Amino acid sequence: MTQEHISLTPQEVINLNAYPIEDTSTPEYAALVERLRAELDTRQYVALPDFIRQPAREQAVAQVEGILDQANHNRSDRNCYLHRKPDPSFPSDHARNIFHSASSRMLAADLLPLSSPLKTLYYWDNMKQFVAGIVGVDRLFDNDDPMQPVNALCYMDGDRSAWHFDSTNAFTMTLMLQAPEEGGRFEMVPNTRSDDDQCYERVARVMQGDTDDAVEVGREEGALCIFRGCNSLHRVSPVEGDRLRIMGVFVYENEPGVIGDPEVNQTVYGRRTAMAV
Ligand SMILES: O=C(O)CCC(=O)C(=O)O
Ligand SMILES: [Fe+2]
Repeated sequence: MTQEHISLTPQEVINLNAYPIEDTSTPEYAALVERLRAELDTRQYVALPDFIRQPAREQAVAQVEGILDQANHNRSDRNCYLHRKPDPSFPSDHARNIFHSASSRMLAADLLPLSSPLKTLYYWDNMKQFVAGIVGVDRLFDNDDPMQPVNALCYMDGDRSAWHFDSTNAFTMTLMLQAPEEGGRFEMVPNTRSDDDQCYERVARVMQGDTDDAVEVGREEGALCIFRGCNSLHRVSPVEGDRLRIMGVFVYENEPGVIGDPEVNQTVYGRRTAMAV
């Protein structure tokens, strides 16, 4: 049933009035990219409210809700380095040995219909160019894995993510498709650590509940968010209520032809191979 939606054009998906990214040669475009790039560098995140149009958002939500039963339910206790086992060579109150539970439901790219507005957005060349400008690289490429490039990450009542650092990607891009009734706040402690200092004590304090330095990133429905999660602890607080929190998650690469590690796919999507189409 969800396959019956027709594909929308990029112009129908993206709010080009607020974000004039169709013509990349204008001064408005250059100024927009420069403003967002500077903001990302300073704060480690940048939020773009009203990035997608309402009918596109509604179509994406309806499609996700129609296939939610196929999502992979990920549940684990993990530390902020995404490890699941304690390390006895460190004390019990060390950042490596503080664990929180996480629970969420992941829909892989091969389960999302071709007509998903998430795919229209992801595969549009102007979008890649726009994001490349914001994150400060010359070019970005599609991820060629059957499961990884575009996902819908869903949180039901009680689901949450634990404080963590993202492990591989230099930046993460998400789109709030549907906000929950309560909770599900995206919280971040910018620059909790740096490339050359693990700042274990500060990290442990956040993990133990000292969140004075945390900022809440505005996540209104339709908002795009680009953040650097490698050195900034972040989490999604527990979702409350019947309304699903649905987040589109997009992965761009610095080189063409990247496909995923089967072990990672097994963990994230619960399978190694693509669904037959
Ligand atoms: O669901 C979110 O808002 C963020 C998820 C997250 O931490 C990530 O994609 O790295
Ligand atoms: Fe993350």
